Amino acid sequence: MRLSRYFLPLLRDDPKEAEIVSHKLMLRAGLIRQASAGIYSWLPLGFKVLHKIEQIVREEQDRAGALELLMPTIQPADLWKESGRYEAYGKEMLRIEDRHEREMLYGPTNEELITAIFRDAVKSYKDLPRILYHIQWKFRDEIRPRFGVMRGREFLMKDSYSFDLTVEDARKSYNKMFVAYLRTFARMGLKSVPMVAETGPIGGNLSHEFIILAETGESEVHCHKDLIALEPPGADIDYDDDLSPIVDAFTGKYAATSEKHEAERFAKEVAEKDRVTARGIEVGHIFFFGTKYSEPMGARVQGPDGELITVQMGSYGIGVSRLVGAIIEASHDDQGIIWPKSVAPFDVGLINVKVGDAATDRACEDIYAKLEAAGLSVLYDDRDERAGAKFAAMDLIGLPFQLVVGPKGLASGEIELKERLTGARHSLTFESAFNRLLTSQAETKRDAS
Ligand code: 5CA
Repeated sequence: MRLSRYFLPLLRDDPKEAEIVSHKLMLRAGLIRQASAGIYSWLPLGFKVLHKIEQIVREEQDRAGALELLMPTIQPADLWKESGRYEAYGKEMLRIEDRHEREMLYGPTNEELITAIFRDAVKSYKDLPRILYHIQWKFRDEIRPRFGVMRGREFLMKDSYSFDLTVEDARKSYNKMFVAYLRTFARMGLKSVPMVAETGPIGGNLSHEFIILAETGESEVHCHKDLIALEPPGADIDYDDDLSPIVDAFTGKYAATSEKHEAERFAKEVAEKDRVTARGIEVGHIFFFGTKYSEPMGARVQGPDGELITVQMGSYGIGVSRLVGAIIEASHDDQGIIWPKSVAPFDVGLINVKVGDAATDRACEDIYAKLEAAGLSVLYDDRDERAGAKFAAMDLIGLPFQLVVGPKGLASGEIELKERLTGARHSLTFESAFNRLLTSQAETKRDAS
């Protein structure tokens, strides 16, 4: 992509309305624009990142055996009356009346709709277990939308729903999602810590939040420091195996959000030197709630002996749009964003420091074509701008690598490769720079498979 033809409205100064670094950087780097409080448009660069995150979430759900579908954003109120949540959900639900005066709502979550789909389609225990998911916009009329996409009113969520015959089987589904979440966040360069959590309006009594430690996190969390050091399972994980040893390892030591924190237990179970009290961002939340929806909504299947059995359910959410902010909170410096390679909007930024110089223009065009032909995505800064402004813009938008091409280097057959994360600069021939980029691309692909 040539920057001269792209849509990348950068802001020089920190916008006044933004309190935390990710919100500031998302506005400054031209990722989002606010449409109204807690509701955002995704500009081309931000939309690319959102897609990449969504795709990692999707791949790990599919790997765990979950099946993707798509439910609508607008739901009929009647279903929510069946479960009893229509009144209970209160003002956070956006209620709409259609032209026939039918009560509708913009879905804040989908337990009712998926239970209705399941109930109407599945009649036998032979069709269990199933995990169904979708990635769809939600609306919650939060009292205080803030921190940009971190606490929005409209936000993109991945929500999965499991259906099982027994509590024991439901626990297996829960464990599958638990492990898939560890892998999902790790692939985005994030260290997530599962913590015992409150269940709120979703319900049930078994629940974990997946927390990213960050100073600007909304919740206070407490855990044993060993949990932070644990490595998530590799891509060769077999989801049909018994996953409880992995889940036990990640839940075997104290970890709780502030709502579930027990100070006395924490003090007793965790030596002082091992105690971590920090702030965290909730990027995922999983629930087992048994028959909370299946019972009132009549989601039953015929068991092996012909008897009707009410299915056991769980639900599993990931804040896809929140993750864009969370990743920036975890990975930035004074100059701007530092995207982990797996979610970066482009692999490489190519900077022409002297547009109009025939040899430099020619070299850049040649490099641009070769990189793209090798499958690398390139943002080519071909604008007639000061070099300093180009470097600052490239640092701000945070692509993992920058290739700097100017007349001086070219005279000695070299270009500069800068790594955004470390700031390291290497003067290299084009061939060596090209090989380094290809090696890095191969590493990112390997992590994904
Ligand atoms: N139905 C369940 C799980 S599918 C559910 O709705 N869970 S939730 O309420 O915990 O939301 C799931 C995830 O969505 C959260 O972990 C969080 O990452 C994200 N999320 C929740 N509210 C917001 C919000 N206002 N803005 C951005 N992301 C949010």
